[in-house]
This record gives sequence, C-alpha cells and structure tokens, in this order.
Amino acid sequence: MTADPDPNPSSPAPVEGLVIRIDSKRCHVEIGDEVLLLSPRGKLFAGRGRIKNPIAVGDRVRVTLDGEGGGSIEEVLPRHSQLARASAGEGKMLQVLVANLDQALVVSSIEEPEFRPQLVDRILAGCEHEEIGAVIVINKVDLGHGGLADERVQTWQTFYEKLGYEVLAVSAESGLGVDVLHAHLAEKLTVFCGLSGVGKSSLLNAIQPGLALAVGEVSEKWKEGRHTTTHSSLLRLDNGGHVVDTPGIRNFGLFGREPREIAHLFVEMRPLISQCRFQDCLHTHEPRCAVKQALGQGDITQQRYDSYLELLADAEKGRL
Ligand SMILES: Nc1nc2c(ncn2[C@@H]2O[C@H](COP(=O)(O)OP(=O)(O)OP(=O)(O)O)[C@@H](O)[C@H]2O)c(=O)[nH]1
Ligand SMILES: [Mg+2]
Ligand SMILES: [Zn+2]
Repeated sequence: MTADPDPNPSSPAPVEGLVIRIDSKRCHVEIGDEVLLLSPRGKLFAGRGRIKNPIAVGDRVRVTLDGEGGGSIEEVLPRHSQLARASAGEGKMLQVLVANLDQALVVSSIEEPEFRPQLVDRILAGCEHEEIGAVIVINKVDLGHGGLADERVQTWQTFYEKLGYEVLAVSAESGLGVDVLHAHLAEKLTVFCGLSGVGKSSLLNAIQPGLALAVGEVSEKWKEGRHTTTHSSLLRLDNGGHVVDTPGIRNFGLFGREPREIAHLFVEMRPLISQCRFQDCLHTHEPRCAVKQALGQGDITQQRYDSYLELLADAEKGRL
C-alpha cells in the first residue's frame, strides 16, 4: 500500500509531542529529545464544556513547527486517563491535573508519618476508576531496626498483596529496593502520591540524583481551596519514564462519583455487588447484602470496609 500524496506539500508535516509543563500562555512540549515552547491554538479553548483546562501536562498533542524553534499546538489527542479534581469558584468545573497516567505510586511510611490505610484505599479507588495501575510503596524501612516497625511493614505488605496489589518495601535512605522501583517507572507516566513527608522527593532523587528535588521542606501543595495553576511538571527519567510528584491529592480520580459507584472501586467488593438482594444496595444497612456477609465472614476486612464507608459518606455529601 502506498500513502496518499500530501495534498499541500508546502505545509509542514504535523508532529506529535508530550506536554510536560504549562506556563500561563505556553506549553513546554517534549518532541524527541527536545523541549519546545509552543502556544495552543485558540480553537482548543472553544466548546470545552465543564473542563477548565483543555490542555494538561501528560497530554499528547499534534503540533506544527515553524522551523525556527517555535510553532503551535493544533490538537490534543484523546486521553486514556486523567487525574482531575473540581476547580474552585466557577461552579463545578473539572480541572485536569495530569493526563494519560499509566500508574500511580502510592507512597507511605510506617512511622514519621504514620501509615494511613484510609488514604491508601482512597488512592487505590481512584486508580480503579481511572483503570490505571497502582503500586504501593512503603518507604523508610531503614527505620524498622528489626523491631515492631518491621512487623508492621510485613503486615501491610501482606494485607495489600492479598487484594492483588503489588507492594514494594524500600528505603530512599539506604537505597534498598530503589532499583526495583526505578525499573517500574520505565516508559510509563507515573504519578507519585502520598502524604507530605513520606519521602516522594527523596525516592525520586535516589532513583535519579540529577533531578535534585528539594527534600525535607514541605513542598508546594495542591491544597483544597487553592486552585491557581498548579505548575506541576513532568520529570523525565533516563529510562524513558516520566514522573509527576503530587503532594496533597486526596480525591485522586474520584471527581463527581456517585454513592452507588463507590463499591465498584474496591476490588474485593466488586464481584459481590451483583449478589446483593437490592440492585441499589449501598452495603450499609440493607438485608441480604453480599458485601456485609463477606465482611461478617472475614473475607472483606474491617479496614477496607471502613475506607469504603468514608468514601461513601463523601460521595453522599457531594464532597468528591
Ligand atoms: N530514615 C529515612 N528518612 C527518609 C527516607 N526517605 C525520606 N526521608 C526523610 O523524610 C523527610 C521527608 O522527605 P521528602 O522526600 O521531602 O518527602 P515528600 O514525600 O517529598 O514530602 P512533600 O514534598 O512535603 O510531599 C526528609 O527529612 C527525608 O530526609 C528514608 O528512606 N528513610
Ligand atoms: Mg516532595
Ligand atoms: Zn450490598
């Protein structure tokens, strides 16, 4: 098969790029090994409905180059996933923080700060909704010293592995497990999530020292109620991966979820839902509920069920 001849051979061929950072007017677009500063066409801002920002970091875009290091973004290619939240002010608009995520790294520590399974479950639920992978990373295992903290690492590792999630026990400090973590990031767009102080920036520095991210100081937060441009950017790794560090994201991937959708985001509950007596069962007080039955038999843990109830309450109050 031969390609159709170009109907307008004088026009430059469009090329594809990856948006790695957005300033007020222009986007930093990675094309091969280069990063160019390009302006989006005005037409991209028309008819965007509830979406506040039509271009986000992580977007794949079609661009035309002017041959002098500049050019325009013509089109945003369809996204396979997005990390979004409600923007403040202007009604419930959708603010896309990162597009085309492949996986989330849910970073925690056992102590300093304490392990927070509710937060882990929340992020996992968001990943289920977006149908992206999730890897649980327990950092700071050097603090265990063969004691109680080590037992707790084991306990939580087993807990999440039983649900089918991958869990890595690592230490940015000693370097334990850092190579395995690095390998998980190759050729993927990964978002690092987790509480402030768990060591997200430290892990990224251990993976690739050249990144030289600030450690130990509380980083700029995407706080609730603060909805100016995020200025988050994708960091490029030497193995072809890209990472984005997002402190303070609680409702990852859960924007606008309805109460009835929540149980579907808990992997061990999902297969049981159709067995409940009532089709609209919320698995709280209803008779002949398969989820509550599994809870009673210990097939669903109280911890996960509590996380479910917390998310359900947020969905019912329109807080997602
Ligand atoms: N003992 C120990 N301390 C660590 C480890 N990783 C990070 N830390 C320390 O934990 C503190 C917080 O680390 P950061 O990398 O800044 O944490 P962060 O998750 O990026 O925090 P935010 O940017 O605020 O969200 C720093 O004092 C680090 O030195 C580790 O593996 N072991
Ligand atoms: Mg940080
Ligand atoms: Zn039920």
